[in-house]
Amino acid sequence: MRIDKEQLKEHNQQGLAEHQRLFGFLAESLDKKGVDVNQVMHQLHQLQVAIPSWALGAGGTRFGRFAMGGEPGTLEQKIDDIGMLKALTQATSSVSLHIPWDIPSNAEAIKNQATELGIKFDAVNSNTFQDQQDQSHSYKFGSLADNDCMVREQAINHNLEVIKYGEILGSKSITVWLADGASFPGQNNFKRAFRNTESSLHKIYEGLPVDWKMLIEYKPYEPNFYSTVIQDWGTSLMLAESCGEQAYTLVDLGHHLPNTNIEQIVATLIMRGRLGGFHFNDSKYGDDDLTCGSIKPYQLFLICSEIIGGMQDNDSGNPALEWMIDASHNLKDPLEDLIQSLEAIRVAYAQALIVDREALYEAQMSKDVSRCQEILQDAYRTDLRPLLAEVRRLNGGALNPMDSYRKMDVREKLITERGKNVVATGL
Ligand code: LRH
Ligand code: MN
Repeated sequence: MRIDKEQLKEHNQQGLAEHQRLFGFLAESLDKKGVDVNQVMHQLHQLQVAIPSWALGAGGTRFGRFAMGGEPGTLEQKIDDIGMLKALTQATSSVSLHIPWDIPSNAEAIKNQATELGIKFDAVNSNTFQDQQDQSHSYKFGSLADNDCMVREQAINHNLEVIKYGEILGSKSITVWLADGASFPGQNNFKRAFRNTESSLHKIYEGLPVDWKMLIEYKPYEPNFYSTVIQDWGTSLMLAESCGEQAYTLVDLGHHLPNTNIEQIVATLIMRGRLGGFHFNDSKYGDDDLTCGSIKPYQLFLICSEIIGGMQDNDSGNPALEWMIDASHNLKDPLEDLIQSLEAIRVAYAQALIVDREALYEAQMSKDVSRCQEILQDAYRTDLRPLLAEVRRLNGGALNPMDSYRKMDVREKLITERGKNVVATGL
């Protein structure tokens, strides 16, 4: 299914007068504050967030999964769905594949389909947290960290194979997330588990093309509930620096213990030149994989503010960041959930772009604590949605993607096309 451009224009036409009134007022007030509105709009359009191939169907928990209807049953249909998100939001133009969930049956054909829709292939993700049919060695007790060198070798070869798929599709990075760890004290030797992981990552790193990145994702717990080998940012950073220049830390927002100051971790990793990218989502308790900005929008803003501040003062030469969503849609229509996440990330980023950083520096240096908060919250409390809508409109998107998605009855049409009980591969 494709988004009907003419219908989109009609929708935009219906809302144009009100939009121009709101945007005009906002642009004027921002201009008065010395904000370069065109520059902000340009930077906003540059912000393209990759869609995870595993989050286009209904996710589930161990307690159950409720089919959504019209889910993409093939990689081709997933690419089509991302094409619709791009057409509506103009905020995404790439997909992050998970192997083996999304092995392309015909790589050339998939590449052509994606190119036709203006979609590129972002980071590829390896999977050594599930056993596949006819697999020689189980990952039940670990993969790159496992005590058994045969298991480690199998996991290393899988990652090298994933890089091969990525090369064919034009990806430039691999994300390695390990479930490896222990659920009981005494089950693992922490040092040996770390050293096994380190030497295994070195072998994968040797197979990394010169223009690629290795993104090492950390997580404190789940599916292991006592220890995880790559449990936190410090461990991931140690491994990245041990591997070499092309290895970086990936920050999944849901992979932090409650009340962790994630924006400080982000500032520290940029300061070290080792922040590779993000898996954006939100959470109340654990790795809940909820819609971005649905629980802690202020934290999302503070994280974006540290990204902009850090990259503006990038004395460690941190490379451009990889922006991806990693969420699981148990209750909402996955495409609506992704539209909301893309909007939440752009709202937070736009608010962070209008922070008066000179005034903030002066207030910090003069220890004017109240003023520091006033400067940050002035940006956070500015409703920039008309500016986001204008960026979409100027780039051929919908003034109101959610509204157009519903008016176009996309989900109903997908159910008619694909049926009610198709199950998308993924979590
Ligand atoms: C682990 C994780 C990782 C993916 C998986 C789908 O929790 O965040 O990024 O491989 O989710
Ligand atoms: Mn993740």
